[in-house]
Amino acid sequence: MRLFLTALCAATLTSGIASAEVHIVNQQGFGFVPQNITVSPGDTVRWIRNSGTHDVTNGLPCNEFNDPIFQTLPLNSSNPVAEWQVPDAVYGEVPYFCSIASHCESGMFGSITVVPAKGVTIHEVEQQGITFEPASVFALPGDVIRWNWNNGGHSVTSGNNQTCTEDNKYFNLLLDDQHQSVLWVVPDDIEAGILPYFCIYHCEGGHIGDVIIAIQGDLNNDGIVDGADLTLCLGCWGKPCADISGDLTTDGQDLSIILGNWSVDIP
Ligand SMILES: [Cu+2]
Repeated sequence: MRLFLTALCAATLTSGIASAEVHIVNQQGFGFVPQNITVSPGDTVRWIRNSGTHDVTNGLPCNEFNDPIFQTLPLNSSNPVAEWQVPDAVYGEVPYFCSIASHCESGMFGSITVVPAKGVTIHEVEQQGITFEPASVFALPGDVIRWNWNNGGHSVTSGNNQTCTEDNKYFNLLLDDQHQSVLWVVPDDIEAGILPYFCIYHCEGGHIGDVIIAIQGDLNNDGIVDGADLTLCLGCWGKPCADISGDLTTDGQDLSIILGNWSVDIP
């Protein structure tokens, strides 16, 4: 009998995730202050107008991206505050500028660096030619997958990688010289199992990968929580090697996660 990850353990998974922050950027003359900020998915960037008529446009100074990650936000007397909430599927660098008159040429631009929140597990995937390395990554809800660009023009697009069809659900982002790293936070409510993805440009050529959403407690990643995982847990008792709960030691908390998901397997 196949069991699915229960709502109960999905709820326990959310407990370790850092709370979202608000980052303030002030417009001062033809400048954004601070010019460069570092944020995490789920955070909010709030631009506050001081004077004049401006906007916040996604692009490298001073050209708007063809496919911006957010639509241009006005920053003027009628809209003195602009906000953008950093989504779960986002680029590592999000440059922006003011597109009004020649403000950008006067230095009115800035950048947002998106990094995983503190304490979150990051799984790195490298684009090498038309392969993703590694082609399969194991991840838990709340973890971050980061794809790193090396050359050419690619995308990371979730969907059926046999038929090369987008799911329009989880992620669909460019991976090219203007978008050199892409982050995706594995949602808390996702079910265990295989999430296929592909590069839109080279899917037929085999540029595909999988994110395998693991089950909490499946320490050896064999798709089921069983005696082998229990043995690993007990062997690491008091040490960090089989820590699941994030407290850097293997203890009763980890044992209870294993027992709670006992014989849960990947559908
Ligand atoms: Cu590609």
